[in-house]
Amino acid sequence: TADSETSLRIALQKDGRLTDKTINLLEGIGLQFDNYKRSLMLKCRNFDVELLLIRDDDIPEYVQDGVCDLGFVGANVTAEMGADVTTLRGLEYGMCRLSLAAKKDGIIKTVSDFEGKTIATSYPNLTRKYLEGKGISSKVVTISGAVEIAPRLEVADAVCDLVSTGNTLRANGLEEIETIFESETELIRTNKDLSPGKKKLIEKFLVRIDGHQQAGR
Ligand code: PRT
Ligand code: ZN
Repeated sequence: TADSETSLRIALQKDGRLTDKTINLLEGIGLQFDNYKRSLMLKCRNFDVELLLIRDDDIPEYVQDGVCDLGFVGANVTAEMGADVTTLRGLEYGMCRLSLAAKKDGIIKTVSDFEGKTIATSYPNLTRKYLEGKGISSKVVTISGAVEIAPRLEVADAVCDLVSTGNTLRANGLEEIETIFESETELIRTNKDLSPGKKKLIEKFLVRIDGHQQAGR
């Protein structure tokens, strides 16, 4: 449609840790929306932008495929997927790290102790790549949630999971051994060709984001 030629389509998480902060950022740079909790697609009232609210896991692919021009998503999600997109900005919220962790007081003390061990994670690609880079061979078991209980269930010897305060690991008798990836929310852009109009809109959008980020420091 003529509309999708000109209006910038931006993906963000529908309902999760990054949703409110992303909406606050968009409102902070002057974009106005109607009540966002209600719908999947939102038109901006005063800027040629429409928002697509989806699961964070789907964002890198939508941006890669050009279904959306831009997306706000954790660097961890984009890196795990290996998406072919460009990171325009790191946004200093949703900060966390992906870490290898094992039972406190167990036999795993350093990264080399992961040799031959079973690791539960929702990030199999990042985990495998990191261990391969260190010349360590482990068995990686992919679990989609509640990874931290896997060692207690004896499904795995260790985990590789996102950490922010470390409380979840501690509560489950685990200790962090090594950080393998540092993450924050990023603004990503499709690598597909965009119309001159859209490129201009993105530039305008970035100027506002940069101004907002500087003001917040
Ligand atoms: O439904 P949808 O698929 O969209 O959401 P989701 O459940 O997959 O993601 P969500 O909302 O939990 O997280 C979205 C993004 O927030 C992640 O992809 C990260 O980029 C970022 N983020 C920042 C975090 C955390 N901090 C975080 N602490 N994501 C998850 N956690 C979890 C972690 O998995 C563990 O269970 O929080 C727990 C650890 O927290 P601490 O504070 O106890 O260490
Ligand atoms: Zn998700």
